Amino acid sequence: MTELAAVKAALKTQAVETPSWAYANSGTRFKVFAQAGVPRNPREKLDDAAKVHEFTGAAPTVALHIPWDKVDDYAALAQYARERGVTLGAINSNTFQDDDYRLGSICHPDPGVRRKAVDHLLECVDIMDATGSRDLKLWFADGTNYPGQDDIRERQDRLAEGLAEVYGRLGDGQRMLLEYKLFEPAFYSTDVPDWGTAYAHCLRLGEKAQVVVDTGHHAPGTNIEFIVATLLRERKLGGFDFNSRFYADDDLMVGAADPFQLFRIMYEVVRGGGLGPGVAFMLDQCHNIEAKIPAIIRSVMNVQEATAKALLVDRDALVAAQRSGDVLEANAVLMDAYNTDVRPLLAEVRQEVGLDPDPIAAYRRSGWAEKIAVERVGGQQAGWGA
Ligand code: AOS
Ligand code: ZN
Ligand code: ZN
Repeated sequence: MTELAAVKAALKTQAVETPSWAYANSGTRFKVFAQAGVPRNPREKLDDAAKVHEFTGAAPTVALHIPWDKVDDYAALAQYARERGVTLGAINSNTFQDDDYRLGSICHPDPGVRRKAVDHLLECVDIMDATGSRDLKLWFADGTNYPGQDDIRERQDRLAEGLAEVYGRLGDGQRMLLEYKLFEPAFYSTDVPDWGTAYAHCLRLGEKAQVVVDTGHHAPGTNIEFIVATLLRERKLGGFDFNSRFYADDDLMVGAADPFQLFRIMYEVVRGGGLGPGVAFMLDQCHNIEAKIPAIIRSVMNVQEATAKALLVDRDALVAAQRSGDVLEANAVLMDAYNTDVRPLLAEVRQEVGLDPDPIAAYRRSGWAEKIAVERVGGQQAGWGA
C-alpha cells in the first residue's frame, strides 16, 4: 500500500461518536434558546444522529445519557438505531441532578446517598446489557466548595469503594471510562479533578477501567497531548470527549477554538497507535446558538481534518530531525503536515466510499432541517436545568 493509500484507509475507518444531548435544546444558566425541529424524544435524537452518519459516513454510534434518554425498552431503542444505520454507544450516567446530590453522589458523606448513586450506575450497566453498549462513561460532579467541608481523603475512599462495586458488575467486553474535570460544579475541591486521579483509580480497578480525556476539562495552557501520550503509553486511554473551550467547560465545536491543539492531540493518538476501536472518539458538545445537526457534521469533519493532518506527518523525517537535534527541522516537519490543506483529500476519501464530498452542503440539500421543523413541535431540552 502506498503511504497515501494507508492514510486514506485509516480515514475511512475512523469513527466519531455523537452525543444524544447535542441534538436537543441547550443553553447556559442564563437562557436556553429553543430551536425549530429539535427532537422530542430519544428516537428522534437517533433519527438526527443517523443523518450525521449518512452524510459523513464517520459517525456510526450515538452516546446515550441516562435519564435524559430514559425509555421503557432499551433493546427496542437499540433495534430502532440499527434500523437507521447507527448503533448505541457509551452510556453516560447522571449522578448530579437530584436534590440528594447537594454534597456529592458516590463521594457523599451519607452512605444512603452513596447507595443511590451506585445503584444508578449499576442500572446503567443493565442498560448496556440491553443496548449492547461497550462503555459506561462516568463523570462525577462531586467535590466541595469550602475548605473543611468534608474530608477530601475519605471522599477518595468512598469513590474507590463505589467504583469497585460497579467495576465488579461489568460483563466481558464492557468497560468503565472515568472522566475528570478540573472544577465545576464544585469550586474548592473536586473528587476527580485530573488525569492523575482518574488514572490512579483506574489502575487499581483493573484493565476494564480507563480514563476519558474531555478536551474542555483542563486549566488554560495544559499540554493535553502530553496527557494523551502518557495514557496511551500506559494503555489507559479509554476515549475522548471532544469539544472546544475558550474559558471553562464551554462545550463548543471541537477544532473551533484551537485546531492546532486538536492536531497535536491527534498526532499523539496516531503516534501511540490509538487510532482504532480501543479508543472511543466521542463528542461532548452543546450547540446553543448554532444549528445543531450541521454543527455536529462540522465537528466530525474537524476531527477528520486533524486526523488527516496527523497521518500526513512525515515520521521518518521527524525522527531523523529529532535524533540529530535539529530543532527547527523537527518543528518544520510537524508544521508542514499541519499546514497542509487536507480538505481535497477528505473530499476524495468521501467520494471513494460513495458519499458527497461536501457533507454540510449535502445535508442542507436533503431537506431534513425543513422537514423536522414542520413535523416536530416542542423539542426536548438536553437535560441541564430541565
Ligand atoms: C461534564 O462536564 C462532562 O463533560 C460530562 O461528560 C457529562 O457527563 C456530559 O456532558 C453528559 O452529561
Ligand atoms: Zn465530557
Ligand atoms: Zn464537560
